[in-house]
Amino acid sequence: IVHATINGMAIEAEENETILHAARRYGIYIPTLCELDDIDHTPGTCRVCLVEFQLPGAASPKLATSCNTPVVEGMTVQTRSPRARESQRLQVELLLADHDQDCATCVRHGNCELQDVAQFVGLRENRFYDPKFIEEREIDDSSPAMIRDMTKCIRCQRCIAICRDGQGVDALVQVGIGQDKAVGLKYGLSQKESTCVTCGQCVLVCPTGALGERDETDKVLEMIYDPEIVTVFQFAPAVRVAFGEEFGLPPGANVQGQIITALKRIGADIVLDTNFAADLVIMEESAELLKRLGAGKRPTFTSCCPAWINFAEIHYPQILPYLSSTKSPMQSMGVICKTYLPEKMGIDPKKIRTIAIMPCTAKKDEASRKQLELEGMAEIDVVLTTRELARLLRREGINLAKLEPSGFDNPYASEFSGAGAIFGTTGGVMEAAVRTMYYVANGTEYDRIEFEQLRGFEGVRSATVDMGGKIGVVKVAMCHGLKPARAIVEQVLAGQADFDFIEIMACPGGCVDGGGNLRSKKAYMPNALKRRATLYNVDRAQKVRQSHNNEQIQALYRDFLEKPYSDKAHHLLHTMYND
Ligand code: HC0
Ligand code: SF4
Repeated sequence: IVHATINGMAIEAEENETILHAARRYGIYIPTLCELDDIDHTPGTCRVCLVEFQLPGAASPKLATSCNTPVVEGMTVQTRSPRARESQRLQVELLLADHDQDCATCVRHGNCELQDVAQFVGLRENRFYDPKFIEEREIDDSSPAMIRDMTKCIRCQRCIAICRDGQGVDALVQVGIGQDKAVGLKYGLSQKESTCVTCGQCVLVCPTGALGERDETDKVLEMIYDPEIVTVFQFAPAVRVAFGEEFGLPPGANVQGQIITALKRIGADIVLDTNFAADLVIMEESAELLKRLGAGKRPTFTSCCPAWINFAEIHYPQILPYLSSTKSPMQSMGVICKTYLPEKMGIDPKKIRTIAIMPCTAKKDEASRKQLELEGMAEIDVVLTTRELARLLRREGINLAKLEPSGFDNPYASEFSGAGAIFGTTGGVMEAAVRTMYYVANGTEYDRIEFEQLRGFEGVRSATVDMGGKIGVVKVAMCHGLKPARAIVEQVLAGQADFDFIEIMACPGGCVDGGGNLRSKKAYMPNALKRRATLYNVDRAQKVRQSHNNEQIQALYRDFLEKPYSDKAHHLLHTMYND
């Protein structure tokens, strides 16, 4: 323990604890931009955290960056002295010298860490800006999912760190020197050609508007206002428990009903639930899995997470034969919206546009896949991230927090079981699948519904589940985050893993912390567990908790798909991957 003062307050710090860290513990704010404690990232590149300190016996105070200067016995620190303030302000002014100035048109406007810090230091002019500085910077819009705008990069390197150390993808590098320094994809490739899997975790940590999704809110507005078009919206399991935070509601609040009201207000013709399609996917995936197990094919990987699919295709094509062929719930819903639904409702499928609200950037990639077209029509026409939906509602003057909830009213594709609801968190797909697989294999319900052994939060979890009679014990694994996914894929390829079924979600936490969700300033995944807890409560509160007992699913098979894994179901709800 060492003793010091910060702004006259006596403090105690751990040996080697930085001034920034100690100050934060005592509630003293020091502006920073590059540092992100949650991912242990302290590159010291922004230099905004300058403070003045003096050591005992020293003649005069010195300036230092507080993020990498340790507290020393007897040190006096000033974070608000005139010199500290001026230095902090100068650093922010320098960061803005080669930063796009057009804040009002930036998607991050009003939610930008650079704007916050500029306000904190009281910046009122920008003496050094010269447009020449950013003329040569890259704006990469090659990916259907993401835009990388280096005119807004402040070189904090958080994205490089999360991609390399968090996700283990390591697609990003620092490029350029001096004034031209920014972030690029490795080997000078564009986002689309690169090894990036568009998981969007880098977007979640970017402090500015340098990284973001491709904004498609205008496209959706055009569809809504086209009188010829019938818009069919769906929203993902995780969206309802993460979206409220965009409008100041507590983390984990379930705003399913308010989202339905909001979508109707902006002019949605039909609102459906991706949870319904999650139930449908369970029907197909369990039938497929039982078939594969019967044929001695092990393991089978889940296939609903598009960043995981990208990862498998780009990084481990050898693993593709082990992937379930079942389409994701989002795409399955797209298919239902352009086949069964129009048949039932008497609408021309060509007039339907499907819009999916997802907590995910990679879902935009998925929707653009060639093999996910249905007789020349896209199964999903537009994907909006949760962030874009918030933007769209603000553009329409709607405050979600003030809306009364309403219910789904479509009799064909909006009911869901508790099993469908838990898809949005790591382990949920597995738990949902076990509930139904047991029933399919044995003709009776499992005597348990909740499987605690599938519910931990470690990167990789494994368990054995006794499926009774015909199948016996199955070994399952659940994995969230791509770094653990890489480890398990390598084990499987080396013949060192003994699993029947493996669930992979590319984002840590699963979709509840998907890369399309609200960005938390100065934090990474702060609310994952609260969002997850609500999903489990949704499951618990449902009368029907197994996908096969969802009556709308039963009707869909009876009236249209025949049975799980029938020829028709196979044609419509299964896909292939690019090797
Ligand atoms: Fe997910 Fe999904 S659960 S990927 O995490 O499977 O995005 O929430 O919509 O499609 O259902 C995301 C969330 C989904 C899909 C579902 C799956
Ligand atoms: Fe890396 Fe994911 Fe960002 Fe791509 S989207 S650069 S894989 S963190």
